[in-house]
Amino acid sequence: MTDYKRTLITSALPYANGPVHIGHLAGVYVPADIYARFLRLNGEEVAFIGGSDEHGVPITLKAKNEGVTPQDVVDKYHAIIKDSFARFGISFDVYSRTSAKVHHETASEFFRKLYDNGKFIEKSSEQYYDEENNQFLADRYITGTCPKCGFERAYGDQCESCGTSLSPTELINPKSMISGNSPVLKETKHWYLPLDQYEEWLKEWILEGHKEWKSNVYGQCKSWIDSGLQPRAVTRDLEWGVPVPVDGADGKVLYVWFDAPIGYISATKELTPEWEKWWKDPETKMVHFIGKDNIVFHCIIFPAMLKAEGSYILPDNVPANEFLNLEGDKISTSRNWAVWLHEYLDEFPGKEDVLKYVLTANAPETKDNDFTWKDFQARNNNELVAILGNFVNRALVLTNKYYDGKIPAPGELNDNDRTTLAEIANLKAEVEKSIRQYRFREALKLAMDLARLGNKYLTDEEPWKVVKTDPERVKTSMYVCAQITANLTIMLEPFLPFSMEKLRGFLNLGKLPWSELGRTDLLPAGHQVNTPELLFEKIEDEVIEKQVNKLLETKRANEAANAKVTPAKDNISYDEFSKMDIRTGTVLEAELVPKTKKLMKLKIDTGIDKRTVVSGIAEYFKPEDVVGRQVCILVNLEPKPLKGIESQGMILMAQDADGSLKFVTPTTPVKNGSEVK
Ligand code: B3M
Ligand code: ZN
Repeated sequence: MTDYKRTLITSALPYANGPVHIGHLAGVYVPADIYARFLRLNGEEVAFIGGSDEHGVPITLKAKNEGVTPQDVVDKYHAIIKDSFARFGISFDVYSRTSAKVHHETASEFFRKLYDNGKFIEKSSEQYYDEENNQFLADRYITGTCPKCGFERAYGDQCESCGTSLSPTELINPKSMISGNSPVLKETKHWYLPLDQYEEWLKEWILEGHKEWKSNVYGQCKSWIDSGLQPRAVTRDLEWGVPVPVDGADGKVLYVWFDAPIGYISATKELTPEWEKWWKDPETKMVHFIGKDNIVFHCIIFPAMLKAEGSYILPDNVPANEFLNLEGDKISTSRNWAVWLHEYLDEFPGKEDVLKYVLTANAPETKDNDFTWKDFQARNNNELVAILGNFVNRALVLTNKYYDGKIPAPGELNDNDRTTLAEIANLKAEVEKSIRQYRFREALKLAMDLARLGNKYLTDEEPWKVVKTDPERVKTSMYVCAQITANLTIMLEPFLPFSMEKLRGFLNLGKLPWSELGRTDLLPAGHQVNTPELLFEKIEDEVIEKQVNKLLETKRANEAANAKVTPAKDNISYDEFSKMDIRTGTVLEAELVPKTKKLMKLKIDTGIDKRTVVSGIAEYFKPEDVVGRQVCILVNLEPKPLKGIESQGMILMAQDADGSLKFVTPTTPVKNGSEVK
């Protein structure tokens, strides 16, 4: 059992510069929510902390690009994020934000205590400064040529082309992204957390003391510590953020990764005046749920901050997940390559649990994983509908059919009955062990094994047949099915809360604690159940096709946005150009060329004559959309047989950035045969 009084669960604070997507959910919020719900169901005291991370350069860049203030940006996205988490059923006890007053106070006090206790190193260094705007430039505000690969739009902290992490002074021909001018180097002072001084302690605390952490987390910590820790700047020359609370620090704010984790503390203060029992009592177990890109901040930097401050507890575990990809490609906010939570909720009303189920069953717990809409459909149809929904529906329909919904009194249990009922307690122990070890994929599969057990029992017992010959026997088997169904409402509650609430309605049953799981009399004889509805509905192909097409549209738009214009061809003389005879014409007839994907056979009135032209436009147009169009046609191109059809000319088409073809036509109708010069 547990050796702590309560559990503080924190979940990474999403940047409020965009909505949350399935990658965030799979990496952080779905596992954290399962863990919180399970502990509460166990009667344990839990504080589940969330909130928006509202500082940082990406937010100020977005504000600049949109011509609004950073506060406007965070107000917009904080509301979208908070609302979508609530609709999705992420059961935070508080969802706060780091632009809140309580956070500015808390972060300032935290910094000031370390400052007053001499925990920082003060260092001056030369940083790029934009003289036109009188401001120092954060790394992301400087662009230039990458010294490694020559990419001309590298940032001051990283080259997005070759991935090299850079420092601004390494950039060739650096430019300010605010004024476009070349920045100058100017001296500035910052405060550094001397991580090197905590190296021995971190070795002891993590490498010796937390060998039980997930290997992906432990491994990253080990490589960071083994490579030697350096002092880390905890302040920045920026306007947007928590002002540095010391004299002589005008225009400086706390580094976003210094203030953001303190956001967990300020959110707890917002939740309860008793916040210190959560953050300072060693009988509190703290667990950070994060993605793998946040490991160093939650396992090295934030613990060093807490250690330096001296009065806080440290995380007991940091079960970071790997990344979720989408249809084989990295999820990307900037490329809009994502399934956004708020859009999913609008497009799939009532299917919150389906997404929770799929993101848990496919969770990137030990390696990156891929979300596909096909798999989403398959898991819904083949698991939620065909296994879980099917079992509870058969159990309830037969109970209503044979006994008007009253649970029958069982007769003598036989071996199959006893073995089946005993298996519930076995599964309970296994699910609990997996959850407590943060293996939620495994826990969900085990929980679904209870529904599989029910289906097998029904198939073995065949009550729809036996009822004709031995109705007493069927009373027993339907009683057993009723107990399995009732136990499912507890076992699946942490994973599928909306669906289990619905199922409890069908069973006319209240919400039961985890301790009741395994009992074989949850629905006593005579208990009245209600008429069931379908717990899950099949998802049809066209629903999935619509989502896949939406992504394909995004991909095309991305390709178009990033397509490079082909360089100009070599010059030609006017004489060479004047040899081409281009006329306007009108399409009279159009038909697809059989056995080809691209070709369309056109009959065109060129004003000179009516002729046949074969054109490779069939992927972009339907014949009926082409007839009647006025086109430009090169009429003195040598005739050429294409798929057995003689093509007498060429239609002028513009190939768009995404590869699609568009007609080149006069903006207003002109007489067929008019010369294009
Ligand atoms: N705002 C989100 C991220 O890196 C970052 C987490 C802060 S948790 C204190 O995805
Ligand atoms: Zn590069």
